[in-house]
Amino acid sequence: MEIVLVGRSNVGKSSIIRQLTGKKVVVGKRPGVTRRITRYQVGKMDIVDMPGFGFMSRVPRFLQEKIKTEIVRYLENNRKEIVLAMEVVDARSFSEIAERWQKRGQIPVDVEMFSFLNELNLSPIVVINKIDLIPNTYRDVVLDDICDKLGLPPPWRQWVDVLAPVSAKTGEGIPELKKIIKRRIHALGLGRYLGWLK
Ligand SMILES: Nc1nc2c(ncn2[C@@H]2O[C@H](COP(=O)(O)OP(=O)(O)OP(=O)(O)O)[C@@H](O)[C@H]2O)c(=O)[nH]1
Ligand SMILES: [Mg+2]
Repeated sequence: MEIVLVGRSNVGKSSIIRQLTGKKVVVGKRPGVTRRITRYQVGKMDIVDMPGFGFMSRVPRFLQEKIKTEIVRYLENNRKEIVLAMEVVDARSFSEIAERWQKRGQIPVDVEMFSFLNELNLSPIVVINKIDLIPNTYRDVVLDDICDKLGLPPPWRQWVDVLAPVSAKTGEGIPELKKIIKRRIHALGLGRYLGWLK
């Protein structure tokens, strides 16, 4: 039984696992810190930290593609074990990166991953991290835009069980994210495996 986290490099996947579990997870300033699929055991559940897809410092392009393929393959092959998926995005850079891809006529990789997880019937929680970097007055605008780009009609606030703005740095939004995780796992009848999530 496992919970998986996916997302671009440097969005804060490892930092979120650290916040949720209290485990010493390696995080870093440069994109491409987590290079391998890493498991953290919490009771009978595993939390699976994935390398980020997209740009990574000092990693050649063909290897970046290989990592993305590996992630997709992992999700397909382990679908039965996965009880919950979280896709982590960066609140500050999501829209700008998505627009750059759209201008080139491409589907942004984050949006593609969101569709892929939905195709696998994983209904991912989208964790919108680094919200501390967005001034309060802009947050609704930024979150509505992310929502829209993911193909979910705004306002973002109606997607209570899907979108979770958080800061793994300040801890803001983490209690709400924990609540969503608990509701999802309870809904699957697996509440007894939640002892680790205080
Ligand atoms: N301001 C801010 N910085 C954050 C937040 N979460 C993580 N960071 C920083 O972002 C950087 C990347 O964090 P990681 O947790 O290593 O990101 P990752 O997604 O695991 O990255 P890869 O393993 O490279 O894919 C680190 O410098 C973190 O300290 C946040 O909520 N706010
Ligand atoms: Mg990492």
